[in-house]
Amino acid sequence: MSTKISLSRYLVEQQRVDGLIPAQLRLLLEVVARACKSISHAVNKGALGGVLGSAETENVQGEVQKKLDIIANEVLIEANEWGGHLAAMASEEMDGIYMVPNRYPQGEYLLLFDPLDGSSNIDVNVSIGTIFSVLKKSEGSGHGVSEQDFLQAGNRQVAAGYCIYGPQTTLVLTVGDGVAMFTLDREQGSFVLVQEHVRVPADTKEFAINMSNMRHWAPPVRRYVDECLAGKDGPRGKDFNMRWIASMVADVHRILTRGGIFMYPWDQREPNKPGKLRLMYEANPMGWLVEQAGGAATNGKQRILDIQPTQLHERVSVILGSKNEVERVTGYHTQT
Ligand code: P6P
Repeated sequence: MSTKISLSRYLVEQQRVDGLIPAQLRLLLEVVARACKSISHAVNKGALGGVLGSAETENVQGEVQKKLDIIANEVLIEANEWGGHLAAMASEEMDGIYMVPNRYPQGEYLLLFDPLDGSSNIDVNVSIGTIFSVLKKSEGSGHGVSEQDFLQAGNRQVAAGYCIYGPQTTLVLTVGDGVAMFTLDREQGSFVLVQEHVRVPADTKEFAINMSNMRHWAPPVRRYVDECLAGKDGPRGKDFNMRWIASMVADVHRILTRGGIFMYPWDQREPNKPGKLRLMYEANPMGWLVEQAGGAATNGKQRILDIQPTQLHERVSVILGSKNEVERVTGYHTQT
């Protein structure tokens, strides 16, 4: 019988064998994984758990919160605040940062998350997920912690991942040594390694974008999508397929699994808004995962992970996935 490698064993080996992750970071990731298990349990209950529907409140983004958005946020806060590995947390669902209460020991890590991405899909039973990013407090930033400590480029992340709540609950993680996937074994109650060294094919025939926004896109995105739609008789010389799940976690998971390109670009509806998705806890973690799997992630003009954030909840245009396709779309932007 092949030995099942649990997330815990994988992380211990990453710590012991590769020296990649200090004990405090290993603890952090195990706690986040346990929190994702709890969130998965709540999601799976659906109507039976009374967790569907709106919470009748709005988040900092001005979006109506679902009950599960708030539940997932609370699960992550409560799981992580007492362990001594964190200095503070930031969430899509909270205006400001959440500092670890003084009654608990302070750590050196900063945890950012979108507790339940794709929540418009909750009530219609479509895959959703938790996205997380880990930074370290800058050296010499002293004992306190402020929002400024979080404003680091994505290339400073020390860990990133997501947990997708779909037909399987699967945790996808990088600590800078490639991407590994762990599926929740509900009988054992543990995440089990199902794939490591995940690779995104450099080419693809599948693109993901919300086509209803076509008339609002900038010309480079319009050109790229038109060429895909032209198929084998067009300049690309091949037919393309399209997917849009409206759940970034699900679209990115498909891309990590079989390739593809995901785009949520700037559009002219709100010219001063760079895009819909958030840099710190959506684009940065997903961008690093995709890069660690051999793909690429840009905002149309520059590598997402090189963007220096100025605000905690700032938004960004996102083009990520199969390297050759991302480079093509980015090239169309820089040609104009
Ligand atoms: P639209 C979910 O709300 C989300 O933030 C991402 O998960 C997803 O890719 C996108 O928004 C969907 O946006 O405009 O197609 O509903």
